[in-house]
Parts: sequence; C-alpha cells; structure tokens
Amino acid sequence: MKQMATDLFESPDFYCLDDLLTEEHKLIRSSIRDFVKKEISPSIEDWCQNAHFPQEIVKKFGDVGAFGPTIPMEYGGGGLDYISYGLIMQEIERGDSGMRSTASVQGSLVMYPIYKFGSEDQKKKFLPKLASGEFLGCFGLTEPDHGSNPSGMVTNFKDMGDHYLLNGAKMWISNSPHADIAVVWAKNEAGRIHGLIVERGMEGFTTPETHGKWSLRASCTGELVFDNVKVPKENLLPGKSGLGAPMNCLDSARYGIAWGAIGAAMDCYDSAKRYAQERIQFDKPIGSFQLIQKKLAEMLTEITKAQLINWRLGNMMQAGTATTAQISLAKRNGVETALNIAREARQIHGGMGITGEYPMMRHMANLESVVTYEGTHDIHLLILGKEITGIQAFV
Ligand code: TGC
Ligand code: FAD
Repeated sequence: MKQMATDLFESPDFYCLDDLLTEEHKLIRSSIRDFVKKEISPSIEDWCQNAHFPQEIVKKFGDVGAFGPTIPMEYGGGGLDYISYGLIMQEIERGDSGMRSTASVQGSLVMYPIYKFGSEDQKKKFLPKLASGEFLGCFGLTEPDHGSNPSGMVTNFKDMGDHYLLNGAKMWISNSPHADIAVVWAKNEAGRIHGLIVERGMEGFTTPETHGKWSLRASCTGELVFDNVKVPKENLLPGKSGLGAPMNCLDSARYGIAWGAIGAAMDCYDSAKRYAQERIQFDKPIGSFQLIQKKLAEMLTEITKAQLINWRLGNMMQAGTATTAQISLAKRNGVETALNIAREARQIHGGMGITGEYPMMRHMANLESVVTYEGTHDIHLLILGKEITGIQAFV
C-alpha cells in the first residue's frame, strides 16, 4: 500500500490531488501560502477584532500576483490558468475570507469586466494599475432594494451628449470606501443594463462605509452613491450589455469562492486535528474518543469531496465549458461544507473555540457573508432547480 505522500497535518490532500497539479501550480500555492503566513496570519485576529482594513495589503497582494491571475500578462495579470486561480483563492481564504474578498473582487469583478468588456484604452489605462495594487477597485451591482434580483435595479444614466449623467445608489459593496474606481451596473434610458467605470473624485460620487458588521471585519464594505455624476463617455464598457454581463463576472468570482471556502475549511480542520491530539480529558487525548474521531473523519470526507469538485470544475473553466449551474453547485457546496466544518471544529475546541486564539469563530462569522454574497445559498439552489426541471422558481 502506498504511503500518504502529503502531510495531512498541514494540508489535507487525502486523495492525492497534488498528483494532478503541475510543478507551477504547487509553486504558486506555496508562494501564496508563505505570503499568507507572513503578511496575514500574524495580524488577522487584531484586524478583525478592531474592524480594521489593512490598506497596505493591497500593494502587497499586487506584488505577490494575487490580483487578476487569469488576466493576460500584457495587461499586468498573471497569465495563469483557472486551477492556479483557485489555489490562490484557497490559500488566501485559509488566512481569512475578508482578505480573499479583497482579492477576488479586484480580480474577478473589476479587472475581469474591464478585460472582457472594456475598450483597448480602458484595458491599458486601468488593468496594470489594478494588477499591481496601485489602484483598488469595487463592483457595484446590489442596491438597497435589489439584492437577489439585480435586474430590478434603479440606478440609471442619461445620455447628455458629451457625457453620461449617473444617479442612484449601490449597497453592500466590498472595497468601496477605499476604492479608486468602481465598475457600476446601471440602466440606460431604454432600461438596458451597462457597465460604467466611475472614478474617485468625480463630482457627486461618494462611498460611505458600512459599520457594525459581525462578519468580514477585516474587509471594508460600503455604499456607492451617485448624485448627478458626470461620467465621461469613454468610461462605458462597450463590449457587452444586459444582465448577462455582470452575471458573467459573477461566474468567475463564484468559482474562486468555491476554492476559497475550502481553504477556510482546511484551516478549521487543521486546528481541530491539532487540538484533538493535544487536549487531555479523562486522562486521554480527546482525539481518542469516537465522537471526536467521527467529527474529524466527516470533515476530511467533506473537504475531499469539495476538493474533487473544485479541481474538476477548474478544468472545465479552463476549457470554457463550465456552466453557471455547475459553478452554483460548487459555490453552494463549498460554503456549506466550510460552515459546517467551522462549527464542528469549534465544538472540538470546547470553550477555547470561542476565543480569538483559534480561527474557527472568525471563519464561521466570515462565512455567513460568503454564504450570502455572490448569490445566496437558496438562490444557488434555485439555479440548480431550474437546471434540473427547466422551470424557473425565482418568481
Ligand atoms: P434570468 O432571467 O435567469 O436571467 C436574466 C439574463 O441574465 C443572463 N444570466 C447569465 N448570463 C451569464 N452568466 C450567468 N451566470 C447568468 N445568469 C443569468 C440570462 O441568460 C438572461 O440573459 P438574457 O440575455 O436572456 O436576458 O434572471 P432573473 O432576473 O430571473 O434573476 C436571476 C439571477 C440570475 C439574477 C439570480 O439567480 C441571481 O443569481 N441572483 C444573485 C445576484 C448576485 O449574485 N449578486 C451578487 C452581487 S456581487 C457580490 O455579491 C460580490 S461579493 C464579492 C466579495 O466580497 O467577494
Ligand atoms: P435579499 O435578496 O433580500 O434576500 C433575503 C432572503 O430572501 C435570502 O435568504 C434570499 O435567499 C431569499 N430570497 C430572495 N429571493 C428569493 C426567491 N426568489 N426565492 C426564495 N428565496 C429568495 N454586492 C455587490 O454588488 N458588490 C459587492 O462587492 C458586494 N459585497 C458584499 C459584501 C458583503 C459583506 C455582503 C454581506 C454582501 C455583499 N454584496 C455585494 C451583496 C450581496 O450580493 C447580496 O447581499 C446578496 O446578493 C443578497 O441580496 P440581499 O442582501 O438584498 O438579500
């Protein structure tokens, strides 16, 4: 029987998925893992306890290549494949979901639409600065009265001849209080959805911060308010209009979340496994009790299943064959798996599990946002229901 090649303690890889990765994939994963250990893990608890967004992380993410991994190198991106992108999200979220949010919004929701639907001038002007972390971006789709139903949005723009006039408001926008630019989805006078690049400093554009979150406390969240903002015509994304344009970007971001959430699950599993071996009760390590072993065995099983889904989906993303429903299944499964594992791991730590000495409560609270944004758990279920039955159950 073959010996397990990988160290289960630090990186559960029970079905030897590493055998399916290239040397480049492994190198990328270990460089991001080292980065997270050095730049995020030592401070993340303080940042979260103090609801502090470490703005300096933006430049550091740029330097390590966390922004826009799949964007071609000519625009400053990494020119990497979708498995690399998934591994990067997994390792960042192993550190913290809020940090992964910063990176995935920048890459999948700001750089991706500019790359996919932007003009050559827009790509040259914005992508290299976003890739390097000189600029931070955000993505405005959700509105106060339109979350799961973005097609009902009321944010709108009028053609004024030499510019567009933008009015409305977006809510729950990751990165907004510190963003240099926002990719904003708004309706024209004909009611058609378009993407516009709104730049900080444009008159009438403000980004109030949302305070009092119990989740993603190291990520900054806010509103986008547009009060007669004059947007130059060259800032309209010319390549695609309609709801399909922002939804395309969400397909890419949701894929990253499927991997990221399993990173958080791995961190909880690693901590629970260590604690079970060290904590003595009734004169024995608690890991010797059957109920603790059951929890650990189930965690490992669920992580392994999710890893297999993510790996397979990554290959379909790379081939361009992955469907929205396949992505929904992976996002939904990944986040549910991670949430359940965070709760079980917390229980294994007993009372110690509620403190900031261990990561489970932070991951658990973060994952309550992850299970809600980029389509709620139930919306993804309905996307799958529609795929199975052919019947739309949203309305
Ligand atoms: P429906 O009738 O199903 O579709 C309307 C049009 O959109 C097209 N479409 C897609 N196109 C490409 N990719 C997708 N994934 C698409 N999903 C839908 C569809 O083909 C159709 O096109 P057309 O040309 O025929 O008009 O739409 P509906 O109005 O019934 O709504 C359903 C839908 C899809 C919007 C809903 O299921 C949904 O997904 N709601 C969730 C909204 C959401 O995910 N918001 C995310 C906001 S961004 C965010 O949360 C970032 S957090 C980031 C972080 O911090 O990490
Ligand atoms: P609602 O749509 O009001 O849903 C409330 C409940 O009703 C949910 O349980 C939902 O599943 C259920 N529901 C709704 N419709 C149906 C239906 N048809 N059938 C059955 N159940 C239904 N948005 C952005 O655009 N950009 C961002 O960067 C961004 N970042 C975010 C960061 C954080 C921390 C959070 C919490 C959210 C962020 N969002 C962002 C918004 C996020 O995408 C929305 O919160 C999400 O899409 C849900 O919308 P909602 O909050 O309005 O909930």
